[in-house]
Amino acid sequence: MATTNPNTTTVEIDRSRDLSQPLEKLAPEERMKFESDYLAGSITTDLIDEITLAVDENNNKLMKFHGIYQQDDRDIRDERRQQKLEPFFTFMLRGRLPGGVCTPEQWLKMDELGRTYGNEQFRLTTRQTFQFHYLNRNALRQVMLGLRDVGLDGKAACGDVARTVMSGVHPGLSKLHKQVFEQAQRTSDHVIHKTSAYEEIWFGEKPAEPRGASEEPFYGKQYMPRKFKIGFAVPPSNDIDIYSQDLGFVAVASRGKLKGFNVVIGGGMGRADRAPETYPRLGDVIGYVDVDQLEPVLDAVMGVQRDFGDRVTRAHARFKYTIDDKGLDVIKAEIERRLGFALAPAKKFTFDSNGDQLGWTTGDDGLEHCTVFIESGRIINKGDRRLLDGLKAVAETGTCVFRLTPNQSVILSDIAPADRPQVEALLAEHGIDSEPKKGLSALRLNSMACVAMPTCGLAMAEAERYLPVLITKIEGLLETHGLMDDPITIRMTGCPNGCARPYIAEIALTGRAPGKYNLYLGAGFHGERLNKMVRENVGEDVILEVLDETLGAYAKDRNAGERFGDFVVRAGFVAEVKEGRHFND
Ligand code: SRM
Ligand code: SF4
Repeated sequence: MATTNPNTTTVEIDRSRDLSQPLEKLAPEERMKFESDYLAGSITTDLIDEITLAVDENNNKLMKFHGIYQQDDRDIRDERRQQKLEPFFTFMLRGRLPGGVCTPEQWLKMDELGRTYGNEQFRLTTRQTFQFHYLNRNALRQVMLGLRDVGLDGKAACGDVARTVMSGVHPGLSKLHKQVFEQAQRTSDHVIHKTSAYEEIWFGEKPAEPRGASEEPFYGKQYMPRKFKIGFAVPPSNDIDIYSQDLGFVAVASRGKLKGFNVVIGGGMGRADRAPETYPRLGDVIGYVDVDQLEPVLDAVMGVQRDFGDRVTRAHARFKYTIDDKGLDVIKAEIERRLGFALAPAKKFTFDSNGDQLGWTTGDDGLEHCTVFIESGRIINKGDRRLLDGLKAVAETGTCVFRLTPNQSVILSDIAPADRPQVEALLAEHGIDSEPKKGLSALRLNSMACVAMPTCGLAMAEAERYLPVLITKIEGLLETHGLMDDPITIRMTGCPNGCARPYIAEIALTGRAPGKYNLYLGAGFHGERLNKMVRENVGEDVILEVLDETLGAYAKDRNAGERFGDFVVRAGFVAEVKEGRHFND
């Protein structure tokens, strides 16, 4: 198809893999979506089947669009197999929470649902939302109804659509943050899928009229080729890891007032060990737009991926591959053609970290904010640290907004100075530190692990349950080398899919098999450069050996202010580094 951009160049786009292909030539998921009656499938009837704990395969895939994943408890999978029992199926339900903002009332509902149906816990995710694990099939409707009571849902938390929209949470920049959050909220409302199937399945509502083409004016019957991720960053914090988003917006402000955004496209983390054609990619900054151009930009960028993304090979269906296949210039020109104007040159911006600013801060509006470190995001009562009870008690006071961070922690925000002592006392009473606890390394405070075992069906090794243990051992090395207070980012995932965004951590471990990981080093401290694999498929002893050597050298030979990731590259611990931001393995 020849396309003419009124403001830039003429481009040719090859549509060989696009929607004009007959269904039988596309990935099976394309037919499934097409025939699903806008995501309804037969989920309603499937949910009343009493013979099995599971749902049928197609419905299992369709339920993702409603926020639900079927899982089984991997800790007891073998035991049940030996007993000739089907796996112990349960469900994970992920909510949609644009920008991670949650009222005390909503937090209390999550607490109640997690206690009642989710094994007395729930989990904060790397995209600033929440998940319930261990739900049984009969609980799903109850949880959906509970969420609806407080204005929440599971729409688009998963599936081939635009996912939960992220928005940076920088407590010191409250006013600007609020303006950016409003745009994230607006974006979420704009890109959400519109099908009435959700209300019909979960609340028994009858669709006003038979579902037809007007149901999904943007997505159509086949939705996106794959998931599509959008985020807003507020410099100097890159907490949302803008370069990992399919579409990112970097806020540009003047005197505290939001003016517009630099637009970043084509980030993504997922890769597979046995598929060299899959790789993590950092997004590219393609230009600047004013705030009032946000919605046209969303439509244009998402429209390009909707129309030109690969619908044949799902492993190759993310926007990053569309961009690399067609060329960044071609994609940019096509976006501009759809917009009808050229993007302005990008404005300058700088980031200084992708972590959370922990402890108490006072915002530019005088309100107080307390960022509580939650290791791996699990909200649970464990020993003396009773996170579930403590945060519930704080929510009951109604004195703060809960802001979930992209590092799986929570900010108790917008607290009037007079209310701060009460919040502090409640946290202390439940064993929760409102300032980072003495003795915890800055590395631990910059750590992140994905869920992995026992619920994630794709996990090949532990992550959430193992990283804290490994960090305790690494802290021994940090003590020896005098690096306990040096912030270094470390991330672990149970497989290469990259759910904790490992490929932009200074130290990263991705699971290969029980107890075995690929070890990566050398990413930029604020997520601006990918890391590189330095050891493949190794166990704890090798990991500690390599870290001992590199951390020891860092302590001795670093330049003033030099970050660990930059040092290992300069000192040659990361071999064959290519120029530029795009190296991995
Ligand atoms: Fe993820 C699949 C958990 C953020 C890349 N991810 C999964 C599933 C649903 C496994 C599955 O498909 O059966 C995991 C459920 C585990 C469980 O038991 O809960 C899962 N992903 C998570 C969460 C909960 C990790 C966490 O510890 O917080 C995060 C939920 C975010 C959210 O609220 O929406 C999570 N996943 C991410 C991120 C990070 C991000 O988005 O900022 C990535 C990398 C960025 C990206 O998409 O490129 C990510 N998840 C994946 C992939 C690889 C996608 C790819 O392009 O190849 C998969 C596998 C897939 O989709 O086929 C996956
Ligand atoms: Fe599961 Fe892999 Fe994602 Fe971890 S990175 S949650 S193991 S899919």
